[in-house]
Parts: sequence; C-alpha cells; structure tokens
Amino acid sequence: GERAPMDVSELRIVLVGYRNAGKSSVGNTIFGRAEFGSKQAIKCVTRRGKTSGIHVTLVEAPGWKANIALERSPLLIKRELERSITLCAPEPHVILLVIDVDKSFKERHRRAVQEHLELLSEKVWNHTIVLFSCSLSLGDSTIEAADMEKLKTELEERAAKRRKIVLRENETLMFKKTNHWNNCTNSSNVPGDSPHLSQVRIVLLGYRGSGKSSSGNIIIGREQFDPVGRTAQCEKREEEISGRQVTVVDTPGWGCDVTIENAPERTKREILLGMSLCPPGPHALLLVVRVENSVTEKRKKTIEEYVELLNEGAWDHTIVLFTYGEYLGDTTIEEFIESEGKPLQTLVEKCGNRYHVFKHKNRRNVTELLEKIEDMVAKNNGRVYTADKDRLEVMNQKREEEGKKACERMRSVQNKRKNSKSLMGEFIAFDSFCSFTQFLHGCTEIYTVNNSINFINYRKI
Ligand SMILES: Nc1nc2c(ncn2[C@@H]2O[C@H](COP(=O)(O)OP(=O)(O)O)[C@@H](O)[C@H]2O)c(=O)[nH]1
Ligand SMILES: [Mg+2]
Repeated sequence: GERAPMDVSELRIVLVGYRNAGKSSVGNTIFGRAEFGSKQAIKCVTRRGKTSGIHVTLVEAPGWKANIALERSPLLIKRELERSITLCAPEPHVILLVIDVDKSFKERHRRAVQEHLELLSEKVWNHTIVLFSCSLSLGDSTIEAADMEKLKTELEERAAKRRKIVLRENETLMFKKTNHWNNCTNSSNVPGDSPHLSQVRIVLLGYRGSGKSSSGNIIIGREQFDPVGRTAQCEKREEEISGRQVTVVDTPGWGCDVTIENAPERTKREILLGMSLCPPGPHALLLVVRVENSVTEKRKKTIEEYVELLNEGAWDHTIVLFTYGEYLGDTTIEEFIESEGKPLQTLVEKCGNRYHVFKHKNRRNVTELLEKIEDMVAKNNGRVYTADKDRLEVMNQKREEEGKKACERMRSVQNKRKNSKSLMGEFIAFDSFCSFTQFLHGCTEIYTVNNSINFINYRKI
C-alpha cells in the first residue's frame, strides 16, 4: 500500500541514553536554547517548541547507569522509559540514542543500551538513530545556550589578541634574527634569500599516540618512522629539506594519564637518550599534542614533568606541535587554545608562545616549522638544548646491561619452549584473548596465538 506522506511540520522525538550521555545538551541544541536543565532527572521531561519552522515535541527519558544490567536498573527508570513513548502520541518519529564519544563503550555498556532500549518496543531499532555527543569538549561546565553567543565573541577576541602577541614577538625576533645571522658562521646565507641554518636537529616528545612518529614522517617526507607500531626505543632519521640537513629523533611516548612517578623507568631513559642521538644537542624539542585530546590539568602536569625531566631550561627550546589539525576545520588554532582553557594556555606560554599545526600527511607547512625553529634558535642566541653528559652516560650503561639481560632471558625462554609446550599458549587457552590483553595492558610486547606464537606490537586497546 501507499504510505501517507510524512507531516514534516511536526516532529516527535524521544531522547534516550545512559546517565550523563549528553541528552539534555542535545535537547538544548535542538531547540537552540536551554530548555533542559543540567539537573539529573529521574522522570521523563517533555518540551515543546518550534525550531526551523517545525513543531517539535521532545521527550527526554531518564538515563540508566551506563553499565548496569537491566535487572538491576531501578523500576522507576524502566517505567519512565516505557512511558516516554506514550508522551509522544500517537508514536515518536525517531528515538535518538545519545552516546558520549569521550567515554569508554565496552560490551557491558552495549548490553545495557540494548536491554533498556528493547523495553520500548521490539522494533525499536528500526526507529533509532545514534547521536554521538562529546562532553569533554565542553569541559565540566554546562553552557547555557543564551550565553553561547557571548562566549563565542569573547573567544574570538581572545584569539585575536593571542595572534597579535605572536605577531609582535615575531617582529622583534626578525630584528634579532638578522643581527644573529650576521654574526653566525653556521648559516648558508644566500644573498637576497632569508638566512637559515644549514643543519636542523629535532627531537619529538609527547604522550603515546600524540602523533610523534607521524609528524616525523611529515617532516622527513617519507614513511621513515613506524606510525602503526609503538615506538619503544628512540630512533633517528635524516633528510635534506629546503636546503637544510634535517635530523629527526623519535622517542617513545608516555601514557597520557599515567603520572611520571608511575611511568616505566625505561620510557624516561629512552626519552633522555634521544637527546644524545643528535650531538651536540637538538635545536628544537617538538612537544606533540593532539588537538582532539583535551589537555586536562592532570595531563598538563605530566607533560611538564617530562619536559623538566630533561631540565628546567628545556622550555626555551620547546615548540608545541599540534597534530590532527584537520579536526579544527576553519577554527583557528588560537581560538582552539583559548577555548581549551588554562591548562593548555599555560603550556603554550611555558613554550614562549611557540606553536605549530600539522594536518594529517600534509607537508605544506614543514618549511614554516623549520623557520619557526630558526626563529627560536636566534632568540636563544644560537644555543641548543644540551643534556648532562654524565647523566646520559649512566643511562647508556643501564640500557646496555638491560639489553644483555633481556637477551639471556629470551634465550632461556626459547630453550624452555623447545622442551615444553608454550607457556603463553597454555595461558591463553585458559583465558579469553580480551582479558589477556587487558592483563598485559601497558606491556611493550603482547604475544598472541594463531596457530603459532606471533609477536605483535601493542596498541591502545
Ligand atoms: N587524522 C589524523 N591522524 C593522525 C595525525 N597524526 C597522527 N595520526 C594517527 O594517530 C595515530 C598515532 O600516531 P603516531 O604517530 O603513531 O603517534 P606516536 O605514538 O606519538 O608516535 C596513528 O594512527 C596516526 O596515523 C593527524 O594529524 N591526523
Ligand atoms: Mg611513535
């Protein structure tokens, strides 16, 4: 039979999702004003209004505890979920299932969603649209829609101010730079051309997955660092770029939510040893930060501790390198820095307001980055970062000793395996792969079994 054309002048929506998934914010976005309060509701909340010329009825059902089994969910919540449909009589056009992309979503969360949604109707899935929200980008504060415009203007003003400061610093620097290069022998100064270093040494620093190896590849212009596997030891690559001999050192990253005192000694050591791969020392430390990962106060503190692990003076040689720049769209990096709040702003300021943005696999602004490095070197009167020699020597010895021990251990394990069935294989047979990887969470190597034992690189699960 023929279907009656849908009356688009009216839309009935049910908003469902676990607690704090962002249902109310979604509701407010739909209406363009703060209709739903931030207070936790345990009963359905109905709002009617006109948005984009459509009469909208929106029912927000109370959220369940994100990972609760249906049988343990309070009766009131279940009853209200069932009632939400009746509040959209004759029936809702759509059920919006809100899921927060910034929170983990494991099997037990999925099961909770399924069980709770199927209370509405068996056919609920035919009418459901998943709506991804991101709570973290908004911080802890609930932003009132009425305040949105004001906030936006404020942000734009602060961003413009930041751009101005950076520009002014650049002008002062140009003067200093010209003076510096006039006295410097290390520059290949082609007449009429802007002066530049003949050699640029760079060390990449940052938490795991921030995009260090990928950025190394962007700078070098070839896939030289492995951006799929985890970088366990510092590595060096060289290439001539825009008339400069460029050395890039990649280092292992730290877990972004692991404080430095809980970090493996090995990670700290490898980061330090990275400095010795480009003697007499790097011109620039690139502190890699992913634009779509919020720098919380806690993460900022850890970043600071790692930079200061090198020494206090390291800040003078550091530039923040933002990766995932494409995520910004047409938002400027300054607007982004201002909207992220204090932690990121403090970090950028510690680096003397030096920053640069990389977009995925886009090499266009590599030369610009090299120029920013040269500006910084000029500001430092040609000084490069130098690590304490004795300290590096101790680290080097430790690394060698550990290497030897690791070889011995491997050999003894191999010998044992010849005699008995693999220990790992037996272990996995008794455990599911998932909990096994959980168990090894944070280990450098994970062994997995498919017929034989393979070595795979560990990636964030
Ligand atoms: N979309 C996007 N992905 C990126 C970008 N930079 C890195 N990645 C991806 O992020 C993941 C982690 O990057 P990687 O370079 O290995 O990070 P590292 O641990 O700091 O070395 C990889 O899958 C990269 O392909 C970027 O600018 N944009
Ligand atoms: Mg890496």
